Amino acid sequence: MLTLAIVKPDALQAGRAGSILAHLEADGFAVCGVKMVRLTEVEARAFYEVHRERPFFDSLVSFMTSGPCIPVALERDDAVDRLRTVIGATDPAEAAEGTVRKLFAESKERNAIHASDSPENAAREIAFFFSEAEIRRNRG
Ligand code: 3AN
Repeated sequence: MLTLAIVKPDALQAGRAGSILAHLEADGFAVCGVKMVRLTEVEARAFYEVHRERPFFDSLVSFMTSGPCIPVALERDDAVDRLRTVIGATDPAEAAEGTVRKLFAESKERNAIHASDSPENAAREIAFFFSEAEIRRNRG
């Protein structure tokens, strides 16, 4: 099963991208696709469309376009739920010990990593960044 993570601009800027990917690989995720992109405002607004009515939407778009980020397609058993667990709560102050956000995030907005929240969104979000030919499936 596949899901999508994005190493966000704060983590990349802080030199933590490699550490975050290593953390995910150590938890059993296999990298199936990876690239570095600089989102345009139009792309960021489209990616986060479900949040367009939220008060933090403009700020989120501004942050996500502030520098490059690294979308990563990841494969693992129970990938969507497991990645949500491994990244921790949205606010790093509330994230459990050992989670990616507890270890690497600065704040609720600059929170180091995105993870798809459902299998349907994982499929949509992987297709947002990757063509079929750019995804290498390791397992069935
Ligand atoms: P998660 O990333 O844990 O699924 P969501 O889906 O509630 O969290 O929010 C999407 C993104 O919006 C978060 N990753 C975070 O960057 C940003 N965000 C969420 N809540 C806030 C907030 N109260 N203030 C600023 N940014 C927020």
